[in-house]
Amino acid sequence: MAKKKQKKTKSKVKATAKKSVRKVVKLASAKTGNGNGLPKPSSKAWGQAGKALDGVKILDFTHVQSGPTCTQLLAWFGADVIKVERPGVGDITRGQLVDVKGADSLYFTMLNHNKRSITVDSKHPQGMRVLEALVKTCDVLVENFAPGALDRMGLTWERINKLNPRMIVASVKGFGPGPYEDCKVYENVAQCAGGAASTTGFREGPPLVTGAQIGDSGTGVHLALGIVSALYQRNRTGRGQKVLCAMQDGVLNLCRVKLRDQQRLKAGPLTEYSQYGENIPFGPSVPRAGNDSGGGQPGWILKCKGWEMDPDAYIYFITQAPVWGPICDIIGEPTWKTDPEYATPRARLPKLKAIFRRIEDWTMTKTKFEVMEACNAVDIPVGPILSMKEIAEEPSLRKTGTVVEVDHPTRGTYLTVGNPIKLSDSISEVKRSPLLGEHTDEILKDVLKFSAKDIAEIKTSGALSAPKKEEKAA
Ligand code: CAO
Repeated sequence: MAKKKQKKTKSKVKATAKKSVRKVVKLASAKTGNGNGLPKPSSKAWGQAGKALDGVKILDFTHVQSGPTCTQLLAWFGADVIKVERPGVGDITRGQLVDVKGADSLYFTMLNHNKRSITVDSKHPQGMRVLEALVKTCDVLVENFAPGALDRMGLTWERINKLNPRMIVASVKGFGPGPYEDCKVYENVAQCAGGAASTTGFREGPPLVTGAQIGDSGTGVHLALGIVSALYQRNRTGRGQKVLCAMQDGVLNLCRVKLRDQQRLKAGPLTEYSQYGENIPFGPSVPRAGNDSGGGQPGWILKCKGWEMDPDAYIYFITQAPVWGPICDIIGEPTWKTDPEYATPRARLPKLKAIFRRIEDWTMTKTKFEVMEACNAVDIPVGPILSMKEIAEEPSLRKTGTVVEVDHPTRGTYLTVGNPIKLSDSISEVKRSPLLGEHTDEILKDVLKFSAKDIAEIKTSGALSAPKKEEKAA
């Protein structure tokens, strides 16, 4: 009897489960199309279904380069980026390296596209009223002040989290927690502390910093990924979190292959470094490797036709093992293909300098573009050393929107780097950077929904404008 009852209950449970599964599937197929919780695929044309980050509001408290790089990327993906600036002054880069008198510098314009600007004195009580309203309205606060500055303003994590538990607070700092956490940091400090400088340059020379802004812009890119990840997680958890990207960490992440080599040293010399072929012993740390190739394929920078006059008439040439045959043919040394002294990568290692000299005899007879053409035709990897002038004029980069001409009301047209990350359904248009405080009124009214009376009160308090000269002196 008991068994019969059990059986009946079991089949009842099974039936209900089946029914509810059917229900879920039915619901899913009606609303989402495929049962995975996603909406039905849009029927709009590619690029016409809005932008990736539409609806995301960013309280952009960034300045100089690292933070603005991050928020500019988010703006290109469609986020509404509201840049908060100090009244009368703004982001310090507006006035740095000025090339057109009275206009925002290229430093500023090239890092702050697609944003809106509001001026607010964060140290004024009415200014804090505006900031608190922004915290309550926005999804993400991004900042790269010196350590402790945000806390000193009164915007501690605890306060922000209380005002808006969904807010993500993203910060760039020079160093993570540890002995240097309170230090102010600029680009080259990060390059040095993150391992880039000690591994860049020639063995016999001092450490070198690179022209690529891996400390500032590199960390900004890292932070942007942290922010979109936190936004994605918030869809599940409903709450914000802190996102921290230390510039030292960002640079080290980009130098990861050098930490790889540091550990390989225990197993013996680094055979792909030309110092090995030159019989120079390795020390305890990864040495500077000049222009050696980062991967396992030996490479070097070689002169091309015109190098005597043109500082950029050079090409990067990689002696990739699988195309050793075509390399020998192209430079006119066909016997090297079978000569045991040259035929294998191992045999070539001790003679790399001489081999590159011989290849250079050939590259010097051609322009870098002719070398490109000849080598790529037979799959030999080479890279022309392109000057910034050549890059600025390169038609293919203009065509893809990687180099863009932008119009600006006070400086006229200028060139900038557009969004290097291309999404096929979220097309980036590059819009000029905002003038200082250009959108103050519309943000107070349309975003924060302050009444005309409140706006007048905040404005007359002086929280949104620069102090008058006499007041400043007083
Ligand atoms: N209203 C009023 N005050 C404002 C304000 C506003 N809207 N916006 C900023 N401020 C104030 C801050 O409150 C802070 O004041 P206190 O020091 O009195 O608290 C000050 O301006 C910001 O100072 P800062 O120390 O961040 O700026 P700095 O020029 O002295 O230092 C930098 C610049 C970049 C070294 C430092 O911000 C830093 O180390 N940032 C983190 C690392 C980083 O991003 N570096 C890369 C910079 S790009 O090369």
